[in-house]
Amino acid sequence: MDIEAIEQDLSERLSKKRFTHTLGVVEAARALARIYGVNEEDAHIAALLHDCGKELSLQDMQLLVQDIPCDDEMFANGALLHGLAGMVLAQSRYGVTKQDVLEAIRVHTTGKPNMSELDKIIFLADYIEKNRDFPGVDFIREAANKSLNEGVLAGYDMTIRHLLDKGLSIYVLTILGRNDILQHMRGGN
Ligand code: DGI
Ligand code: FE
Ligand code: FE
Repeated sequence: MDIEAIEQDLSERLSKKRFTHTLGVVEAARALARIYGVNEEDAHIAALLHDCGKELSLQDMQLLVQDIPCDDEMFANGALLHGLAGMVLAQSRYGVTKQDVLEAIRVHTTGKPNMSELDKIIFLADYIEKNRDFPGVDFIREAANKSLNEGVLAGYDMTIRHLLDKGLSIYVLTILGRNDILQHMRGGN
């Protein structure tokens, strides 16, 4: 499917709120891609599809990922599983074949060590898109203007604080991803 057909399909399948968020992520991701010299069309497609699995039931997400290795914590939690399920849908329903785009969709919630620039752009755009208005979002927007790593670190810090406040489990890739960003920043990146 081309970008317009994907957008049309999502407009019919997602709630209004999720579709509006999605278009905000597209705009933010394209802007970051332009600033940081990443392929804007890849950023557009990954952003458009990043939450395409988000509104499925947990059971439908689990059906989609049944042939893919996935640990128990992710398998049991839709907040963690929707990126992987979305990646499968992006391939099967929307015909996306580019591995970098599929990977950015897969890891958009938790990140991981050694994220690509596109992975970081989708992770960050999800946070800072214009419809987001939680306390602290402007700090992440400012950090994102300094560097992708500063932005991603600020995003991780906010997520981890939120999870601690709610008494929730912190997924291992969230911790490993944050540690990896810190290490790159200490290295002068
Ligand atoms: O899908 P969105 O709402 O646009 O944003 P997202 O994909 O970043 O998902 C945010 C949700 O994921 C939010 O409910 C917190 C949850 N989350 C993110 N990292 C972790 C996590 N939940 C757990 N349990 N552990 C994590 O490390
Ligand atoms: Fe998401
Ligand atoms: Fe999102």
